[in-house]
Amino acid sequence: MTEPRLRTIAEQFALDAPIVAIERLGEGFINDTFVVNTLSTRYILQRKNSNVFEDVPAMMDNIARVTAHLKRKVLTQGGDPEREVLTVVPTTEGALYHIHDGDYWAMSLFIEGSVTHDVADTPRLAYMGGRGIGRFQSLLADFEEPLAEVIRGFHNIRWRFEQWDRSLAEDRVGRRAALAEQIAWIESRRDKMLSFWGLVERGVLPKRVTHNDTKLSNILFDERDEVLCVIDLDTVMSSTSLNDFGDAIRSYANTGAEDDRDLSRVGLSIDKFRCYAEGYLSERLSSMTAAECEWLAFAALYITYEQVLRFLMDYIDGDVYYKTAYSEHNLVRATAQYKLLCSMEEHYSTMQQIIRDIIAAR
Ligand code: GN1
Ligand code: MG
Repeated sequence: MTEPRLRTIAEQFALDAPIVAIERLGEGFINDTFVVNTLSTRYILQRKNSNVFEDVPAMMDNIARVTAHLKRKVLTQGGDPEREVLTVVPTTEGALYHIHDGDYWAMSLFIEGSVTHDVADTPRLAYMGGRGIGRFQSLLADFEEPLAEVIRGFHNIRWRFEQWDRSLAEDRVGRRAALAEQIAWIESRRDKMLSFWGLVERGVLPKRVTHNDTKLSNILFDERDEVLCVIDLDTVMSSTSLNDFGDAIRSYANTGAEDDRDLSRVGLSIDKFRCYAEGYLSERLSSMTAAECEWLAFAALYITYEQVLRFLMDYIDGDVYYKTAYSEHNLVRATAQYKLLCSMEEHYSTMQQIIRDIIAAR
């Protein structure tokens, strides 16, 4: 994408001054993200991946309604809605997105003075992250649903298995034969994961407004490591809120990288698990049901398992969903996440005990 074209796109939005520069930002797996600088303000410009998001207007409508609700709540609590909540910048015509050559673009304000992290270097950061997501969920507890389901069955493992079975049957790029061992990782846990999702289907675990993509890099912190703002609201939908906890543990409490080739580095940090859980429960416990408390630790295994499945499935499909940096990248990701899953399984009874202890101490 050339700079003049980006400029033309950015100019469709209600900017406060002429554009000075545009730079690419970050390494999201899905969207393309740019920073647009005007003389006085920085903006985030994103090309939404229409391969992943089939209904961008519905997604943007979700985001607009959720951020409006959050801003009202933050304001009543004496906070700063411009810094603590994502601000969607409309087009000059008042639309939430702009279509250019069939691509959907959206803009938001860049939050100055914010910091992102790729790894949780300290237990304190994990604690703060837990508190931030707990607060995010609490602020949305009285949001008036419905929200559009922007990605069908996003964390619904029953639907993921339908996709998985189809991928294996089609074997589009002929990778299946060499993956017997990896396929067995998935199959051996199929029933266990389905029975967890059954709790959501039967309403034993309630549905709430959830972020659905709570990895560490989707949170903006301030200089004191307090959570400033939860970003990447593309997947805000109705689901079990346990998945937001689980997905965060998958990233905060991994001692290695999500795509680590050195598996000796990958595993669950019990310390960071405990800290994240303490932060999360400090904000959420009072509104959680007994079933939610009981299944909280399992959600980390569930989401990590789902991530193994999704990376592996994308590898089998020929790398059509996630952006990859090299040809085996999705397989490397799946393998590293599988190592993390095994580590969580080993520590599962300790994880459960930690949750019980935190609850008992409150
Ligand atoms: C994607 O959008 P991003 O890069 O924050 C993905 C998540 C995965 C994550 C794995 C819409 O997140 O579900 O957990 O990569 N988002 C979508 O790192 O599929
Ligand atoms: Mg995302």
